[in-house]
Amino acid sequence: MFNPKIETLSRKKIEELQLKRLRKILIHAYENVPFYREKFDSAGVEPNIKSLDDLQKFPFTTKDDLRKNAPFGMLAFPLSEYIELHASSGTTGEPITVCYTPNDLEVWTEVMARCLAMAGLTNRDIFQIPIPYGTFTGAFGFHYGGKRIGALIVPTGKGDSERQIRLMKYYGTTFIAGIASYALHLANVARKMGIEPAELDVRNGIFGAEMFTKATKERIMKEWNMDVHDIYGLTEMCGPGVSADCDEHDGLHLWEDHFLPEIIDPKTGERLEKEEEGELVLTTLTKEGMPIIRYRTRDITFIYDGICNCGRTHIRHAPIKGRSDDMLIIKGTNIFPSQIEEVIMKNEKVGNNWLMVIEKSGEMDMLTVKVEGKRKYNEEEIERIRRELEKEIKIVTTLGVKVEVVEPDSLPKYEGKARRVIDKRKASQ
Ligand code: DLL
Repeated sequence: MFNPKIETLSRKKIEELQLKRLRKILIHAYENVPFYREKFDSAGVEPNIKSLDDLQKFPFTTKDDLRKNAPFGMLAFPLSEYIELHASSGTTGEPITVCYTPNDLEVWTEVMARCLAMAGLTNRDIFQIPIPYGTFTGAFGFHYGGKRIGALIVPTGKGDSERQIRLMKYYGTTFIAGIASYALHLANVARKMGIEPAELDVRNGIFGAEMFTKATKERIMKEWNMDVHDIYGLTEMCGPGVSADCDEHDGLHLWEDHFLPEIIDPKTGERLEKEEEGELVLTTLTKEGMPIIRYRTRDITFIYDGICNCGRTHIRHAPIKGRSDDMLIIKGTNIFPSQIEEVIMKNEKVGNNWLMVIEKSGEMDMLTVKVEGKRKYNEEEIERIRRELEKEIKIVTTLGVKVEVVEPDSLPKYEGKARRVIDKRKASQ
């Protein structure tokens, strides 16, 4: 463990620390961020709370609130106090800007070091970071955490997949980080270069930033012959580093001394119990530069009941199922792209890239799932794979869908977050 004392704190001690920090951050937000002063006043809530449960009386902060106050309206201090700026990748609209004080960077470094150590990174590792170093938080988060652990960082940065593979081989990279779909893409590129990814020295990887199902995880493990950890985070909190899974691979530990999680019903805003699935709401407990109270992440998950065998006491949440705004309604059925991904990635004959296209055919919604074959198949083989996938997708989603098996390497590729859904319905209305 990177910080055993904190990572194994008793429940009672965690809650005492949370209450102390929550009270402080609410008062700080009220006194220094005009947005929160107005918001708390109009909701009639006092920042000087008595118990953790009092947080439920506070209003939510939404992405829209952050956008309306962009780029610097949510900051608690004058700009001269900040030393770094990042912005969200803009998955669902205008990017959101965040600024870090030296203390905020310290907290980010600490939580990232905990996640990376939990995933097995040590000072003996050669740690390659194939993520763009820019306003996206990914690369810098892994860089700061890796540096704190003392690993030898190879900051290869953006794209150029062949170069990434060449450098992995040249330096003997043992650990990689990034986006899950990019790890699969790199495996394809390596093979095209005549290099079996499993024969490289890479033995461990930590991925996140997008939907990341168990089947994808298993596929990366197999193709690279490495262990794979899931890391979650969002720009609004710090970037990657809010939570990650330990070697038990059973849920992601969320660092409760820095982030306070709640799960709510996305429709009513009511708080849900442990094990009940809903939207994750996060409050920053130590972020001085840009405190965020009850942030609606739109990410769907649930909090586990019970403790983990690894000895860490910080709560675990289930891998993110998707964003509430990713949920598609097709022929009246609610589906998450992750359900489709799970089926596709389990099928050995299918390659690493896929796409969903939704169209209107007359009055009916039509979902076509395009998958790349693992290799070039003849018509008979294509037909068999197609039927197999259509049947399995129907079992999981209850939807009749059309599957198209296309040639390897023919679907669009992404170096950042993959775009898996093209919804043409709005355009055709
Ligand atoms: O994606 C931060 C990050 C970088 C996390 C690298 C992990 C690794 P944003 O661009 O602000 O920040 O996007 C945040 O990405 O609300 C989720 O919807 C999604 N997301 C992040 N991690 C995961 C994950 C970064 N492990 C948004 N599984 C979040 C599923 C994830 N979705």
